[in-house]
Amino acid sequence: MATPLPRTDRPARAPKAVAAFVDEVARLTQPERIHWCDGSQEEYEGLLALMHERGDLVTLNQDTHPGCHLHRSNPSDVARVEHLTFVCTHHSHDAGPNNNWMDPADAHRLMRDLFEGCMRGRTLYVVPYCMGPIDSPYARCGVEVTDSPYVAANMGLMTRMGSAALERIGRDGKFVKGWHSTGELDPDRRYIMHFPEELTIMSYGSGYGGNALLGKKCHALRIASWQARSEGWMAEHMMLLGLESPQGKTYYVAAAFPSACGKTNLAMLIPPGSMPGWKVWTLGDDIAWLHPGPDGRLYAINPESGYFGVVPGTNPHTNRHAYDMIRRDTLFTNVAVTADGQPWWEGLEDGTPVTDWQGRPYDAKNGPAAHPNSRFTVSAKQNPICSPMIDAPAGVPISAIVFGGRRRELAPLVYQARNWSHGVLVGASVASETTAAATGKVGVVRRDPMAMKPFCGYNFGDYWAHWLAMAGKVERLPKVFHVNWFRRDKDGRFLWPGFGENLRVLEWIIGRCEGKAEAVETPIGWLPAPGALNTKGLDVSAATLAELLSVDAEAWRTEMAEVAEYLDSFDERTPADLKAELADVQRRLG
Ligand code: GTP
Ligand code: SPV
Ligand code: MN
Repeated sequence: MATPLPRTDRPARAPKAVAAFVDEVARLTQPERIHWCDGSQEEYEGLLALMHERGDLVTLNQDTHPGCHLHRSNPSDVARVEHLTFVCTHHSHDAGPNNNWMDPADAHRLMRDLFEGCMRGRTLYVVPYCMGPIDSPYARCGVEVTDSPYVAANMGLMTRMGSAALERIGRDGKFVKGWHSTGELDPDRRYIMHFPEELTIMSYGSGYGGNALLGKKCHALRIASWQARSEGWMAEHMMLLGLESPQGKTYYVAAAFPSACGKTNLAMLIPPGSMPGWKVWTLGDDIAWLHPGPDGRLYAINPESGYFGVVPGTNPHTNRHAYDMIRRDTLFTNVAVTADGQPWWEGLEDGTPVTDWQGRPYDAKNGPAAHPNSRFTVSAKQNPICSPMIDAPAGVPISAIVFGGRRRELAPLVYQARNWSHGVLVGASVASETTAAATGKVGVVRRDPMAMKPFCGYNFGDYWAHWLAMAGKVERLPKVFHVNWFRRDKDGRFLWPGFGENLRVLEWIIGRCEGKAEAVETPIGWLPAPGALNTKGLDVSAATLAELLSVDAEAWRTEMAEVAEYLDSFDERTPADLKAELADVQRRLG
């Protein structure tokens, strides 16, 4: 019996290749109808109304939080699933030991079985999107087909989604194909598959963030990093900010920290009262694409147009801008709710949760009220310090690249790499305590080179070689630094106040880029000289500051031996120059 064709509202001007892709998906998945997203406000509201109808969305208090809604994920689907995420290349070596690998033919077979008939009775949404300013030569497009209205609505906030993207695809002729279905939300039938050689992503069985919003980690990092390597640019897990000095000069800084380690908060930093005249402008909070520019500098764009940010910890003292930004027109995922329908999370001083993130009456015995990886989705335009440069087609020139991790010990507050290749080693050596952003144990130190462990779409050995090779493509490379906001004392308290006070570290970094700020040389790199870090109005004792800026040679010898072992695990793909940098640090450590 022939299956009836689904109803579709395909626009007359849809590019043929996109129509053919949608037909292919529809033939296999058998949706009841097909909706081509145009990205309009009416469409967004329609998606929300539909989710309400289906019981997938809770309306929050519209007096205190106009336009805000809550989505509760399936409790088994609240974070990225790294063990179910695969890079499927013809040669397993190209994916590298840093990725789970599956043969592309096997992966296609597996995924076709899962997708077969999975959209019966459902609507298939066609979500054309553009990563990057719509008229930027650096932007890249994709089409995500999904049976989740939650995904379609989130993609509308997170990307330049709809008609303009579809038109650009018509001009480009090329796009990343993203297959997505929530399936049965069964963890045993859940896979996030990447086929970089085919510019294709297939994601099944999850509706959550990085697993399902395919423009984000799947496209803008895993697939893009693969493309970037062959095309001579970089796709990185970096926030991007403009720092305006009291003299009125703006410097652009990119920072790579692992998931839930402070990118959003740094990108939205509010200067402390004791540092008048400084201003921070947010370009991006999660992903940056870096390109050699025409003037010999490295230029960055943020491919996204919204934030999918960590909610817990957000309050008027840690991040007033973020707190204000998410009081209207925000989609919350997995937060708790107060008696009068306001969203609530740990770290908020006001309010009392009555319903937890799973929709149960709140009981402390069940753990936190909001899920530790609860998130907000909001358009970047709502950020009161959103940089006017976010739509600049050519991006912004980067002065400094900052790596960081969450480490209770060892890594000092800040240090500077001696040069680019040493900086690549510093990035490759990043380690950080795991967080709730991915399923699995929290608080375990693991190596997370360039904060890209879960996101690099190819062999780390090749990736480091690509980083080193940028020295031949960019005349005036950014200076490279490492920071750690998360050192703790023996009672577990943070040694550094963090948040707005991190501006002191940024000021030193900019000073170094200008050749002004004083530094002392140590075996691991340059640290602020005594007095070089601005401590005016800072409530940190001299002893604590000394501890934050100390280098324990014995502990670093152990660390570097571990790094050596780690680099060796990538076999002959690890560049010899990187090992030489490491040997140099080891020699300096004695
Ligand atoms: P992803 O979106 O997962 O990539 O994370 P992110 O790097 O953007 O992390 P985010 O800024 O959302 O911070 C995650 C957590 O770290 C939040 O709970 C913050 O409150 C906390 N945090 C951020 N900056 C600081 C800091 O300077 N000091 C301390 N102690 N905590 C911080
Ligand atoms: C991260 O985990 O680094 C995130 C959230 O930014 S997700 O979109 O789920 O990847
Ligand atoms: Mn991230």
